Amino acid sequence: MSLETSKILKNKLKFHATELGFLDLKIAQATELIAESANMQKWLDEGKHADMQWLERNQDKRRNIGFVLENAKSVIVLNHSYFTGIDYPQSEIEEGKAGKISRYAWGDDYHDVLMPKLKAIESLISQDFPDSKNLCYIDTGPILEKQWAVRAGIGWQGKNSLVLSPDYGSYFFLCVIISTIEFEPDTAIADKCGTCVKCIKACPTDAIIANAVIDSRKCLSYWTIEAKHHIDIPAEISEKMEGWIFGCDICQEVCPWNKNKPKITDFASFLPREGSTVLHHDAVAQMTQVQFSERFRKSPIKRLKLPGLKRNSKALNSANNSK
Ligand code: B12
Ligand code: SF4
Ligand code: SF4
Repeated sequence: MSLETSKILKNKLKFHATELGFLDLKIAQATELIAESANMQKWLDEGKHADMQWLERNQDKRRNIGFVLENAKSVIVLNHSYFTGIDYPQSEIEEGKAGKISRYAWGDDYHDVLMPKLKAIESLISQDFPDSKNLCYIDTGPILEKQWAVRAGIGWQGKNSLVLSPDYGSYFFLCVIISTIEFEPDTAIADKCGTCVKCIKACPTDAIIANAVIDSRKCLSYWTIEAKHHIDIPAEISEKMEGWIFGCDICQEVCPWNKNKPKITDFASFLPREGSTVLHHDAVAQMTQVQFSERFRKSPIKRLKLPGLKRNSKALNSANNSK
């Protein structure tokens, strides 16, 4: 394919991505992630993935995306905002009546709602180039999504380990299309954290142990989302939950790039269900399986399961009561 043809297609993809509500669409060359995967291996060897054993598998695919899609030439990265501009009811949290749900989980599961949009972009490539092969991922495979986003120029990896855009902050999801089409790559942008260490200082459990390195064993997001429900949250973590019942946004809330920058989405799927950004401990304590299944159908919270939600609520409540 000529450079001119690939430029036309890239512009077409960018145009449609904006129409579909994505913030950006940028492209990286599908070369090996040598340093990045070596760093991840070190992270795994040191046990910083806690109990997420699935991260140990398919390291060859994370390093060489050609093992995911043979003849991969480009990695197309898109980001979609989940920031709605709505805030938490502070008094209910301070009184210890309710726990905060992190912003990404207020509405529908992003895997479900963004995949059709991503597939729509993918189909534009297949229409113009029927012989091309393209694969879509949204946290659905062994893809180092943040590292591809950095390579493509969506943003830089902040000290909180998340990808930050100079235009949109960090409250966005990452989506990836791997393609056998060779596009002109975009350029990576410089790290703009500078001397700021606000996220490191604000993390209540000191989970950010070095620049962009999270120790999941200390991270509230790990404990309240990923830790299996039969494992109790250790006291040294639960006493520092700072009101979070599902996920944690502290290292994003304090980030200066999120103060004025986040692009507000009006995408109805990401608005808080039942208008609620918190869960009341009383309601969680009494919640039946039927109520849980109904309330969290197609929500990211469904994955935690009812016993996990009750475990989080109890841990948060006991921490509140011991204050
Ligand atoms: C596993 C995982 C988690 C784990 C582990 C977190 C982590 N930082 O990896 C837990 C459950 C804790 C988690 C939490 C969250 N997550 Co998460 N998570 C993922 C997932 C599935 C894989 C990430 C991964 O591969 N981690 C492996 C580690 C090693 O990679 P890394 O963090 O980039 O680490 C690099 C550095 O640590 C460095 N490194 C390590 N040691 C050393 C040493 C030296 C010397 C050097 C230089 C570097 C270095 O190397 C690593 C690789 O280059 C991705 C989706 C995906 N497939 O990519 C989503 C993803 C990263 N999560 C996401 C989100 C939104 C969150 C939360 C905000 C949710 C919430 N509100 O609670 C929190 C944020 C916590 C945080 N500050 O990171 C988004 C981030 C979007 C963005 N803007 O960047 C993603 C991309 C999902 C998506 N598709 O949108 N997550
Ligand atoms: S998500 Fe919360 S606990 Fe995890 S690193 Fe960020 S501030 Fe710390
Ligand atoms: S709070 Fe500061 S150091 Fe942390 S990610 Fe934001 S700009 Fe970087």
